[in-house]
This record gives sequence, structure tokens and C-alpha cells, in this order.
Amino acid sequence: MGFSKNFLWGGAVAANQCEGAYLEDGKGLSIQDVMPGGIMTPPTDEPTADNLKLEGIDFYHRYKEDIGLMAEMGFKVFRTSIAWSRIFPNGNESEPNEKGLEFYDSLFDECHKYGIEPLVTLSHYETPLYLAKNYDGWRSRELIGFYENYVRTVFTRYKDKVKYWLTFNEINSVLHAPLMSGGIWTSPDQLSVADKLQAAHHELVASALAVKVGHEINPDFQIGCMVIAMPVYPLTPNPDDVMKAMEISHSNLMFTDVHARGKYPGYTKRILREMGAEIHMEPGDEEILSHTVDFISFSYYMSVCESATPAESGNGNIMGGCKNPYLPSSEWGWQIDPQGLRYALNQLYDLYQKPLFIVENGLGAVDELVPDGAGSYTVEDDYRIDYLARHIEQMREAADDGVEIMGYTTWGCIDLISASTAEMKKRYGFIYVDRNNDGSGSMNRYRKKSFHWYKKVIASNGEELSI
Ligand code: BGP
Repeated sequence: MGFSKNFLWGGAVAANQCEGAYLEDGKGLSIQDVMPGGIMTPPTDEPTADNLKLEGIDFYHRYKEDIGLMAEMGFKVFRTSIAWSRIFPNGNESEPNEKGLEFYDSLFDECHKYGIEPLVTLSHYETPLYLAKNYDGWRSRELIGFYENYVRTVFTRYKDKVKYWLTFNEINSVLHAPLMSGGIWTSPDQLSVADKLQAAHHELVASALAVKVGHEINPDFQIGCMVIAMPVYPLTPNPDDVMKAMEISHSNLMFTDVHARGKYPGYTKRILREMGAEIHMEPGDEEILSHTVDFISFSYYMSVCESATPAESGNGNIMGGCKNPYLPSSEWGWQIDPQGLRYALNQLYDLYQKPLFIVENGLGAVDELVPDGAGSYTVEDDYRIDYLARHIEQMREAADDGVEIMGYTTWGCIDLISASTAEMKKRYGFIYVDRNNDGSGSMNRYRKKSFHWYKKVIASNGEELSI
């Protein structure tokens, strides 16, 4: 069977991790501009010189060269985000910044020049700093109105240039990384679970509102949610571990449930009941939530184990979990589990029967630039090819299981700044960017070995996976 004829192959980035130009053409500050240490350390008061995101990989000025390289690989789709603070510098103005809008006009035009469909995340960990500091981010219900104004503006402006939209990147991470994910300025240790669920509710209402408004502006829009998909395995067959795994899994699935079914599942109500808390809803919220998404998208990097008793913990993508003794890990301790991708695809499809889109997957690794024998440079990244090939194989298995898969965009198709650690050294790309952790480097771009490999993968619609 394999992949559908119109399968969308491509790659993904986010504005704050690649654009740079953090104050150019009227852009306001976003939370990322004061997070030089990623999610590991508290934010600074003002931007500081050690924040690599301020310059990123200079995508703002080099996007034409970069899109050209993606076209050379045969990309059908390119996922990026719009930086909210380029369009509304503080996040709450009524009139947009024309210069910011023009930048994305040119970027999307450049994609279409090569027949590449843009896939646009409306909010990818880049809440305007003003909203974080003055409203405590998504803890405030007022953000729904500011977000609505922002999405109306970009939906209207790009209605003939962008068809595929994602409302919030990894929306379920607000429970784990409240500042990065929800722009919540209050320190995480001062937040209760109920506080975080209330903030999540505001985002969920905003997300459903975006679906409603988007379809009014252009009925052909395909609007999806985006979550971290992380299969949760019980560490042992002990029923206590199985129940623990189920509960943790529920805390993720709650987000896809609301997006796909239009209402909160019973297990979320139970958690609140048992905490003696409740989500404060306004009249009309239930109706708004009933505007369900066209598709479900997700990032997949790893699975985790859960145990009812203390066990060795694993490092991972934002969520905790404990170590699976059967799996190897990346250099950053993320456990590698290609079959987990097939599992996640089947689980989400069994539950919701909506088309699925894998919008992030990849290996963060240290790369070494070496001469390519033809006067330029390359990276012999067989480890990355191996990781991706094994995940694509499992994606094909899921397609054969009958799961409807729209496309696949690898994370960081061009090297960029890491979200969790804010460093350059953790590279995901097919394209190497000459920039180092200390900020040095020419910013030149080089094709890695995986660049040529991915080109063959796309040309063969996922059939040719060998090196
Ligand atoms: C996801 C984020 C991305 C991204 C990726 C890899 O959680 O959506 O923005 O960066 O993880 O993570 P990292 O950059 O920390 O390696």
C-alpha cells in the first residue's frame, strides 16, 4: 500500500528558532528573546547577548536561499510559524504591523514559486513578551480576544497563500513548560494543576475559535491542532503500572479529545473533581469548543515508561517519564523508539478517525563538518539517516494498518536553535548552518549526506530508504 499519491513530504522550523532579526521591521519582543537558556533556566529581564535566538540562523534575510535548498530536495510542504510579535509587537494592538505581514507574504510567495505548500503554526512557543509580563500569558482570558484578532488578520491576509494551519504548537506542553508554551510569567512552582488547566482551557477555546473563524474566512482551509504525541508504556505488567501509564496518557489525550470531539473527557472532570477545582467557563465556551479540527498533527520523538513506584527517570522532550530498558538514547538522552510512531499513529486514529499529520520528528545530534571532496563541505550523518529511515518505515506500517496520514515534516530540516536548551550544537537538519554555540560562524549553508538521501526518499514517495 504505502503512502498516498499526494503525501506531503517536507520539513519544519519555527520562527523564533531560525528567523533572528528579533527587533527588525517593527517586531516586538517575544518570550523567546528573554530565554537564553531555553526551558532549563528562568528568563532574563531584557534580551542578552548570549541568546542565540536573537540572530537565529538569519532565516529572515536568507530565506530565499533556504527555500531554494528545500525545493532542491523536492519538498512538497514547508512548516514554519508566524511570529505573533512581528504582526502585533505587543500582542494586543488593534492594527497590525504592515512590515511584518510583508515578510510572510514574500516567504509564502517564495514557497509557491517551487510548488511548496506552506504549513503555518499560528503560535509556536513565541507569545509576545508584553502579554506574558502584563497578563501572565494564557492564564488571562483576555488572550483569547488578542489571539482572535491576530489569527483573523493573518487568515484574511494569507487566505489565498496558505491552506494548512496549526493553532498552537504542542498545546499539551502548557502543563509541563508553562512559560515557553503558555507565556505564563508566574514561576512554575507557584502554579497549581488547576491554574495550568485553566490556562489550557483558554488556549483550547482560542484554538476552536480559530477553527471557526478560519472556516468562515476560507472554507477550504485545513486547520489542525498540534500535540506532543508520546506513547506511555507501563514499566512492568503490574496493573498499578498499567493504571499509572493510562492516567499519564490521559493527561495528553485530553487535548486531542477536546480538539477532535469538541468537549472535555470524563477523566479530566474527575481529576478536577478530586482536586476540588473546576475550570471556569464562560457562556458560549461549549459552543465554541464544538468547532472541531480538520486534522490532528503531532510531534513524535520518543515514547516514555511510567511506573506507580519510583523508577529511574529518563530525559525527554518536555514531559518526564522513566527509562525504558529496551531502548537506546540520543546524545541528549531522548530514547529512540521508531515503533512508538506506529503505535502513536494507530492510537490517535483508533480514537478519532481524523487524518493525521506528523509535523515533527528527527534526531538532534552533534555534527562534524568535513570537506566533501568537491571543494565544499558536508556532514556524514548516517546516524540521522538511520533514525529517519526507521521512523519512515514505521509510518509506512501505520499507513498499511489503514491510518490516514497526510504528510511528514522532519523537525529542523535546516539546523536551528534548540528549543529546550537554546543551543546550536544540537542539530537536526539536512542543511548544515555554520554557526556555533559561542555565536561564531559564517552562517553559510552546506548540504549534509542526509540532504541527498531525503531527496531520494521524496522522489520515490517513501519507497527508497536505503543510503
Ligand atoms: C519540540 C518543539 C520544537 C523543537 C523540538 C526539538 O518540542 O516543538 O520547537 O525544538 O521539540 O526540541 P529541541 O530543540 O529541544 O531539541
